Amino acid sequence: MEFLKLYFIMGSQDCMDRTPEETLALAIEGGITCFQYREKGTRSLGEIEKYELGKKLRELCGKHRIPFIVNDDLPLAIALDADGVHVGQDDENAKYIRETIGPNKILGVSTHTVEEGLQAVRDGADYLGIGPIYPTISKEDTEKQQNLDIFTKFCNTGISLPLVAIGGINSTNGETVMKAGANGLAIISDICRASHIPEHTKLLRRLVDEF
Ligand code: TZP
Ligand code: MG
Repeated sequence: MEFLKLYFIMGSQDCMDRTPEETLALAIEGGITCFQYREKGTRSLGEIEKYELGKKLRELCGKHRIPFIVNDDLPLAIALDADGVHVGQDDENAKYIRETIGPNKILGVSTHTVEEGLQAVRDGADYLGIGPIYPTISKEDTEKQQNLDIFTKFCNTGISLPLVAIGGINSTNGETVMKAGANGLAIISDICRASHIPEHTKLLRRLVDEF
């Protein structure tokens, strides 16, 4: 699944001196292959503003044919006609999400152990999120850091779904993570906080395109 290679995640809480719309437009210009709308944490928007911003970001992705995935909010994903939903282990049950969105939408599940990975496969996931690989500034309730051998571990168990690495990934460590067996990189701050987002995103894109 080529579209998972450079997976940009963002919500208003991740944006500093640019609006979320600007940030996403610049990241698209730089060559992201997928976008997840993740409005989460203490500084995130309320329900109505979350929907209004989601509409704008969804439209931007649609215009540029970038898959638009909603984090942990099934009603919002349906309201925005998102291309998919991403859930964590503490969120809505993945099997229920799959049954609700049907077979043609994308379902991503965050997993931290082989057992969670196998369960996500049974639940109908299209890809697995794996992390945090490195320390992150973008999530308040992170699980313990993963070892880089987790990608091999998942493969050895017979899991053949694409594995998207997340947590502290940047242009310096990205190659190491891909070499360890990740199929794609999910990134928040290294893109949001880049001083020149299009150029930095292009650098990341060239990096993942080597694999
Ligand atoms: N899940 C595990 S780490 C993380 C999420 C959503 C945050 C990743 O953000 P960053 O800034 O790329 O470390
Ligand atoms: Mg969660």
